[in-house]
Amino acid sequence: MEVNPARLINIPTITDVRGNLSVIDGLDCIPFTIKRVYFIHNVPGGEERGGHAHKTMDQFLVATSGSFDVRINQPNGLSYFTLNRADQGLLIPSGCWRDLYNFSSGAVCTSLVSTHYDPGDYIRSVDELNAFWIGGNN
Ligand code: T46
Repeated sequence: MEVNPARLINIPTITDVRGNLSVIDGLDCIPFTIKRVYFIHNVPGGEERGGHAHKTMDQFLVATSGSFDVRINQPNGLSYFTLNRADQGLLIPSGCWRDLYNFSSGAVCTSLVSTHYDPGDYIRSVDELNAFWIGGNN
């Protein structure tokens, strides 16, 4: 199955003497309708999050405070990203495995996603991921 590559997207930002305002409005910035928002915060030093892929869920991650790293495993190999600014995010399409690590003190990962929470949407093993890449949504 075709898996679209993860990529960084700049969030439109309005700047004046009072600071910056970054806005995600409809489909102007990210290519899916947002159905759920969650935040990962207070991550203890050395802890990792993620460690899975999703069958259908598309995701947009923003470091709204602090920084963290993301490793993406997709059919064309591994990609590495550092998220450390509130005016840029990482689009992670369905079928991409993500590992989040190296969280700074005070980091907040804001996650905008295309589906409601569904434990059945998770791919939790590399074998399952490879089968998904070959066979699609099984
Ligand atoms: C992802 C990474 C970046 C809920 O009840 N509702 C929710 O919407 C979510 C996301 C989680 N949960 C429960 C399920 C677990 O009992 O919260 C607990 C922790 O979730 P999880 O272990 O999946 O957390 P992460 O940080 O490893 O993964 C999460 C998302 O699940 C995942 O989609 O891409 O953040």
